[in-house]
Amino acid sequence: MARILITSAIPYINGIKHLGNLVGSQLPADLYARYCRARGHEVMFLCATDEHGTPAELAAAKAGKPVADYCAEMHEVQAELARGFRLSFDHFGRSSSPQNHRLTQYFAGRLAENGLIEEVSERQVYSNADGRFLPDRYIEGTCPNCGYEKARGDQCENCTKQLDPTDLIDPRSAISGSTDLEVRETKHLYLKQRSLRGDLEAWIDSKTDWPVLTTSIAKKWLNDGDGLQDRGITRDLSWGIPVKKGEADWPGMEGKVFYVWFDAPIEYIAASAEWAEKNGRPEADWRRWWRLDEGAEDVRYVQFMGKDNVPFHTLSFPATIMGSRDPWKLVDYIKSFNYLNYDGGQFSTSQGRGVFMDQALSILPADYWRWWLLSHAPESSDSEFTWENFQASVNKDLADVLGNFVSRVTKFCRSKFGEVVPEGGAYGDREQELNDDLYIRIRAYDAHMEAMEIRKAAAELRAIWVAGNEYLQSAAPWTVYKEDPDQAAAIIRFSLNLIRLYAVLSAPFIPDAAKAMMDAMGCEDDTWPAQMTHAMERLAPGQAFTTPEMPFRKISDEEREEWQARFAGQRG
Ligand code: B3M
Ligand code: ZN
Repeated sequence: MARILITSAIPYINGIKHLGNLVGSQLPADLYARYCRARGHEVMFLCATDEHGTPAELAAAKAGKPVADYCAEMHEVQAELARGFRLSFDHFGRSSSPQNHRLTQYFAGRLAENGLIEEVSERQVYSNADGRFLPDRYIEGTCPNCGYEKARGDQCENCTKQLDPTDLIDPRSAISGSTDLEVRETKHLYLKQRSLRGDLEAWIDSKTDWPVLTTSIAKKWLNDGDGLQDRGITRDLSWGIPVKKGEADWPGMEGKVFYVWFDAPIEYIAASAEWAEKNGRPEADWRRWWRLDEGAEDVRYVQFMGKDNVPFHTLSFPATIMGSRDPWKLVDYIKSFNYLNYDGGQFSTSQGRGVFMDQALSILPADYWRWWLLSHAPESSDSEFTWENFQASVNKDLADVLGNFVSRVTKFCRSKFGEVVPEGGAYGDREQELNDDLYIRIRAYDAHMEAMEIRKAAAELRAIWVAGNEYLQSAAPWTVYKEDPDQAAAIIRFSLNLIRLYAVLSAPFIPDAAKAMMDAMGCEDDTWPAQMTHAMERLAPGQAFTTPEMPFRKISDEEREEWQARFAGQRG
């Protein structure tokens, strides 16, 4: 048994996330957390809303609400959707929490004590039309690196380069479109990342087991061009964490806040402090996950995120941790994802193109989405959601293969033997053969899950379901029953045990259906299968079961067409 700390990138507060966001961090993190728990590990799974920055301010203004109220409401909306998708966070925190205020100010203080903060008087873009300094991402222009014309001042979406707004060619305000911009003098804090370059490089080089997607992005920004830049970590905004040096005021920085990307990853730590407070636990109970000097030496820390977040997690956040010169835990493994596209284009929050989390749950239960998204996770390359593919996967994998197996077995048993596990007959060669096959497949499934190879794990799980169907087809209890009811009883007993086995193995992917299958089998023993012979005797003759409602229905062509039209854009 190990201790596993799992964090998902924390979603921005300003609006409901689409399925592309979901599959890029929260959902695979949940899959892994559920798997680790099922294997008996001690898991701490954390997520939160990312509440600071201009997007939050502007969204609140648009909604006509004070920003704190807006964030509190949207946090509840996102928390409810997370529950709807069965995301099993141990805590879903808020980056605006008092815990994060304290920790963020603490880290800034430590960095300053260690000589890693520089105060820089700088010239920043002020928009006369908007009457405010424009934060980086609200300045648009042409990327100096790749020429993309809609690059934002913080990062180019096209080539992922982290930018400063003054790098942009032909800048304009993304709020008003105004080009009436001027540069004004203002003072900011910079984190001297460059002096941590050697430490960062050695650390990244030591991570030989990381996915190529993660290390290639990290190394690109470590080595490309002028290499790692010092980063501004404060902003001229009113909403955010006030700039302080630990608990002390920071002269000259009055009225300024920390940059959202400085405090957001610190919320991973703060979320565990929020968890402790909420559950009435002492500080030591969260610190044992994070402090190497307070019990975290044996913790394995895994982060999940989309590829655009990788630079912040491989360079900026580790620079904060290392620069503190405190024994905080650094991440052990970063699982990153490419993008999920939508029906021939991109998901677009601004155009309402694609399916958003609330809409998805309004048309089908969580398991349908979880299965499709995870089995098509954009791991080695971008992947694409199409309604045809979604319909085909659901109808085939979930309805025809898994759902049909469960329903044929239970219905046949009910009609011939009643709703109890039938006795009589004995398992023979056919069962032994399937056991041998399943044993190998389950070990492969385990290996993929442990390696977080999500598509491969899904494919193996599907193969495990298919093997049961093929067994049932060739064992043909409905034919055997006419000559030898005892032998048919053994086949059905074996098949009912398969349903229980499938419930256990499938739970990380499709938790609701798995629970329904488990409940129907009247079984509480969800031990992960080690030896097949044992696993296939958990349901003993005479044990009652109920015939479950078919957990999955098929998607019709009419539905598919209607949804395709409904989600094409212009979300109301
Ligand atoms: N909120 C960006 C995103 O949701 C950002 C992640 C923060 S992780 C500390 O993609
Ligand atoms: Zn670019």
